Amino acid sequence: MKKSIFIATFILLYVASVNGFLFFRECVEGVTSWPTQCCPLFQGSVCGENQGRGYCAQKPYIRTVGPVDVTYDERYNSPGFLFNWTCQCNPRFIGADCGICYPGWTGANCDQPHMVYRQDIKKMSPQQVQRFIATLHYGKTKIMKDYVILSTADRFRRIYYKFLDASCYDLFDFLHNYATRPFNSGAQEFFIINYAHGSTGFFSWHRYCIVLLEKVLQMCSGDNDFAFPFWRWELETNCSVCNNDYVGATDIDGKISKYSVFSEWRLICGNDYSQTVCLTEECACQRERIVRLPGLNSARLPTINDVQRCLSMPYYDTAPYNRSSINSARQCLESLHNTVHVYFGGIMNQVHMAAGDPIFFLHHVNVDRMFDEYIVQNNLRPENYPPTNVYGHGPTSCIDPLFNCVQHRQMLQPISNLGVTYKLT
Ligand SMILES: [Cu+2]
Repeated sequence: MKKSIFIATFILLYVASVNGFLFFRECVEGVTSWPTQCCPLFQGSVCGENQGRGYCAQKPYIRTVGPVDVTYDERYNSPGFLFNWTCQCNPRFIGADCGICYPGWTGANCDQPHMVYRQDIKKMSPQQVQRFIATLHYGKTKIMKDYVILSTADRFRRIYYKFLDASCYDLFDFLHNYATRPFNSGAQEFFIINYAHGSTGFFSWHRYCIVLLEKVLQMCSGDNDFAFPFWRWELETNCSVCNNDYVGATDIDGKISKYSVFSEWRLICGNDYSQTVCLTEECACQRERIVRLPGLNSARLPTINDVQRCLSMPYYDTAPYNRSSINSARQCLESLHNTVHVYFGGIMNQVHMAAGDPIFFLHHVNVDRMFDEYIVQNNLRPENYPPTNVYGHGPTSCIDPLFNCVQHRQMLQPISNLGVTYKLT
């Protein structure tokens, strides 16, 4: 395994972002010529227009101009290459057909506020932890009905486009991979755009995607109150949740104990980074398992002092809005976050595969909690989002490569506005 690729990618990539739900099954099945229209019916009307949910619009998103040499990748100017007409949803609605409530809303018309509670996993009862794991595992196996993933290539190799079924959990493993892997053409890789890391949109990208995954897991499992817990790595010197009561114990090779349900998990996206393929092996048994080697990279977990130092940074982010930004809370916390990925080694240490390990979400929710603390402390609001000019990370850039444009700056507000509350005790 390429153990240091996580670090390498953070050094090489300066651009970022993804947007929610990707490919609506009925918009892509049987399609041979692109771009196509994707304005599905919701309860009999296009984009739920009759219900006030949205309307069908041509090229509704205004994207910033990116580097010219990536224009062959279908993710560039997403979703324009694949779809020329898409649903533009009104504020309380998301989804390709505007059929889903925006985070924080529920009810038949998405007009009732809805709050979920993210807890410290170490403060949860054994029953609560078991229930969390059971829901997660169910989401890992249950196939998404309306959405598919792209096992894919760039637009020069459209012939290989293959839309495949994915489970509720895997949709997000794919999303993280899709936002992160290099833009490519044939054997050439360009590490010039990373929609999710290395710039101002790091927090907003992950925040929105985690909220969406929670929503999808709520829909898949029928548990409307499902929320991810967080793991406070800053209070520990070693991973205390790496045992079979939580995310699974590992053996000397990093394989998960057979007494943990996570030993059965197979990765949707393999190590074949350059060919940008996911789920190419027909049989799940041929796909890779989770590998996790906590502490083996001699990386230490960041401490509470490290976190405090970041939270006391005067600016949310500073020019040049990348990993060399100084006095930037975003850069400071993102680099602590990188350290945690490195600490785990294995797939957590490979940015395009990391989301295949459930510890990824326990870690990222903790990082989001810190982000929220910074927002609340500094009273940040969308208008305070910095004027970042990195492709995909600007204040009005959509969180890419998702559908339904949600702008990065919309995530810069207390997460309670998105229907989530952090519970520390
Ligand atoms: Cu990430």
